[in-house]
Amino acid sequence: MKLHYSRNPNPRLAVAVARHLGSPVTFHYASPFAPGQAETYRPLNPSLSIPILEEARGTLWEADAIACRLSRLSGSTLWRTDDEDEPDMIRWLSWGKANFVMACDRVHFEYGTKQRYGLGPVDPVKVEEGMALFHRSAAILDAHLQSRRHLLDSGLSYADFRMASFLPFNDVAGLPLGDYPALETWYRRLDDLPAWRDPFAGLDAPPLPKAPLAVERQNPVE
Ligand SMILES: N[C@@H](CCC(=O)N[C@@H](CS)C(=O)NCC(=O)O)C(=O)O
Repeated sequence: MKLHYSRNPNPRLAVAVARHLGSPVTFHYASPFAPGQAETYRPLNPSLSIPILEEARGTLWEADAIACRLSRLSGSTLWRTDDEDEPDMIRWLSWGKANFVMACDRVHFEYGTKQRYGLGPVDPVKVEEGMALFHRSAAILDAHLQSRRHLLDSGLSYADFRMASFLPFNDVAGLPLGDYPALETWYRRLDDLPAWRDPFAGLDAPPLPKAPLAVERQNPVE
């Protein structure tokens, strides 16, 4: 099995899952949107996006689907399959995609992806919309996590990984995680997992291009 990945958020999520599970995959660095690469990747994923899991039986794209497949292959409960927890896990995946993860993605897209790849200036209206959604959804998560170590009462699940998928990029996005102490504690706990903290350890993956605006934000010029 080959896992095609880069250092961007969704491939990072899939690599972290594979590393956490000890999945028997070989990691292949990919840059499907680089000139000349589309022909290689289109047969694997018509939208070209990564992560992609390539197996003899076919290919699978979408980080969530890959996490499901790898978890089942490993016999792990990271992806829950029981009557009690699976609906709860799906609840957080579904809500997260439309709320907290979406908020993080929107802000990161402006400060991170657009700046790294020269896709245009930061749009302050989009940042404001993303920040507003961040505050609304972070408050809900913070309340939920005040009495819990993970999103599910039964412990770590893939929902924690997915919910956190953009937070490793918060040096660039600058989301005010510290305004939500239970949420921040939950994230620190996740970041204690070696597979989450440094999923690319030992892999030959070039660094992401710098996001110049983020550097200016961290070192403001008077
Ligand atoms: N919904 C997809 C999103 C995949 C996606 O947006 N992938 C981006 C990175 S976050 C990509 O392919 N970027 C090209 C690259 O990293 O070279 C998923 O969850 O896997």
